[in-house]
Amino acid sequence: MSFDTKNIRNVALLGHSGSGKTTFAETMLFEAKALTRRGNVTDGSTVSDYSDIEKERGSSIFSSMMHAKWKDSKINIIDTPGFDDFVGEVVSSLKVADTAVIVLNAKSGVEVGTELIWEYVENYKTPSLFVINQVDHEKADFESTLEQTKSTFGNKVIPVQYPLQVGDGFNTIVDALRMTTYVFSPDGGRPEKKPIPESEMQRAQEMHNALVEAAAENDEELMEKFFDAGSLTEEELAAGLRIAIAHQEIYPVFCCSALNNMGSGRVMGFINDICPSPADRPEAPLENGDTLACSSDDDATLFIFKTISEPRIGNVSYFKLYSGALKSGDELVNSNNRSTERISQVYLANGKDRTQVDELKAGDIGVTVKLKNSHTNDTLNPKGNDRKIEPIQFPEPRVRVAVEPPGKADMEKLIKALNSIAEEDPTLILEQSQTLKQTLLHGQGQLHLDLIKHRVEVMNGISMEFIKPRISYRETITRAANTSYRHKKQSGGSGQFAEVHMRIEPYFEDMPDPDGLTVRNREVEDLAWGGKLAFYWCIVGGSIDAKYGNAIKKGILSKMEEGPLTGSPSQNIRVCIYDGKMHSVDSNDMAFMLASTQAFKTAFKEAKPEIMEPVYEVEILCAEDVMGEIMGDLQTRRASIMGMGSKGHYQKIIAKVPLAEMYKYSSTLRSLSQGRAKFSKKFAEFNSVPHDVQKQLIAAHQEEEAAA
Ligand SMILES: Nc1nc2c(ncn2[C@@H]2O[C@H](COP(=O)(O)OP(=O)(O)OP(=O)(O)O)[C@@H](O)[C@H]2O)c(=O)[nH]1
Ligand SMILES: [Mg+2]
Repeated sequence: MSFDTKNIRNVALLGHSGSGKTTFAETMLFEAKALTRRGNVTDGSTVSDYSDIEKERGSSIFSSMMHAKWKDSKINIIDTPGFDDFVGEVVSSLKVADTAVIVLNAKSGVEVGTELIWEYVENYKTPSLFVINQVDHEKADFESTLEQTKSTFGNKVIPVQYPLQVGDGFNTIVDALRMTTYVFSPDGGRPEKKPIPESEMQRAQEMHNALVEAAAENDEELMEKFFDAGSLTEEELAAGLRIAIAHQEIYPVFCCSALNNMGSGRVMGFINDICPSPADRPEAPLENGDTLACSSDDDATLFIFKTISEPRIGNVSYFKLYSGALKSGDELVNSNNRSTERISQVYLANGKDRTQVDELKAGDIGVTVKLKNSHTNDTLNPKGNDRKIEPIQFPEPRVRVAVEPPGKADMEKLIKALNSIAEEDPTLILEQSQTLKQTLLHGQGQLHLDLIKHRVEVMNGISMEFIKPRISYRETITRAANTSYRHKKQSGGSGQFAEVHMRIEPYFEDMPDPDGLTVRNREVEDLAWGGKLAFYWCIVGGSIDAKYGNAIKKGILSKMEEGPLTGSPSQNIRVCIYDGKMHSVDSNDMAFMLASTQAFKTAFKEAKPEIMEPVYEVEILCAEDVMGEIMGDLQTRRASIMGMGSKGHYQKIIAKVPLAEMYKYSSTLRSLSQGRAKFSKKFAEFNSVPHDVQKQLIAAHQEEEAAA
């Protein structure tokens, strides 16, 4: 059977690692009778953590799709990993979710992972609710977790429930929306409904009033009724809350013990009654700036948000149907590459299990297999329609490493294996760098890269080594220099002759014309490796024919590509060709090219050359008590601190750090902070390296040259 759009709820479970998302997903499935036996993460028996590596580690690495029927709704549940290295899975899940369920751990409060996830939630403007889990834990502190949630995420955070007693004896939830008490038996499950005890009435009533006010706030009619009658009926309250949730005007807070199976049913009830269906969300943005409404009466538009490859099956594509209806056997065209794809079977997923369905309606999430030429971020439509859903922006890589197989002969096999993993995992970037002469992997963290190594070794049987990646340095000059070079060769009858005089200077935008020279032609070229070459033709009196200009420029570019100091590309230089000599028979392009290369090389060395290194802007979010350690460590990395501030309960440090000092930073930060810090980095600029580092680099290059 298929579900109508209005009955579909797409929910992503998000939260810091270990908060209990996977356990919560399991209790949702169990409560909805999609499971007869409840598994647990400790022995690797949950529906969600089904891969061998997740079972082994006892935590999630991949997002996984599940679904459960609750009252009128089909709730599609996407469980995401909390570990920061796998944030790509969070981003792709949020892209298709219409509600974010943020799971908090009552014994740790708002954690650094929660703060970071919030940035993505805000980005997608996803309606959200919080679930304070683990209230049964002996160290649980519901009140302080609630306070932290309010102070971090603002006054839109409004509790719906609270536990009567936390810790071992937890079995009762006071629900201020229904004004009921839920009392659970020791096995959890369906609670008994009881009146709110007299002693709790005042707190419950205050909470209820806050909810009513929040519900009425966005609807004038409701507000009037609320003022006139002093309260709202259950339907009015629900209607107001639906609007408030959909517009991110409130973030309700629930409590539960996922482990003891207490509380998930009420959260599903709320999702069914109040949370938005895909059609209640703003229209989906398309790549061309248009938007698409979620309607089953339209053409089918299917967007792939996740692709995995399974042995014997091949590609398994997880998609959201943004509009239209989809039947098994439908033929669609991939708008990104024009391939025609037949959707031979449509499935719903529950972890690794798939059940076949005949049809899906707009807004639903499904799975199909064996698409030939379609990947994550591709959109498929019926022939003649070429909508493209705005693609998922995956986060920038944070760590990089160079890879090598033990035997050079295996390189091709290794690259093939890595390419196929990178196809599945958009947060992994494989780069074969010509300048560095290394194969590099860019990923999200050390664990991310270690797992890729594990996959390559176990699944492809190729062993692979991580080595320290080289740094892509640049060379430039800091003052002007004039040189000339005469290239002259006599071999038999014909000879070669060219003489070039040049001035080289550091280039900057809008620099004035050179003193004492007459500029005939200006060319400013963007270099493939970044930066510019300004090439000025300043020949007067025809000492060199202008037809040799290109050969002269080529000669300079060939030297710039492999700079004279360390063989790194050079940039931001102005070269003025102001004099020279030519010979009517012996001069040619080759001779001028050789002369200009030599002249440039000599001039470069006289122009006080400098090595520049890539510098990254690093943003660190950390718990206050580990900040001192982190700052101390940054100082050993030649970092300059650009700014500091607080973000919620966490401290934020922004620093510029040379890439050469960032090797293995993700592991260092994790151990310095015991996992209570996260970082992101993006390229900022090239900066000159300190004098001693320059000396070392030149010496190392000379040694390499001598050994070659
Ligand atoms: N006491 C108690 N422990 C819980 C509860 N929920 C989960 N746990 C335990 O907390 C640990 C982590 O639970 P998971 O469900 O794997 O947490 P997660 O949020 O999925 O973690 P990641 O997949 O790493 O992001 C496990 O040992 C669970 O048994 C709960 O309600 N109470
Ligand atoms: Mg998990």
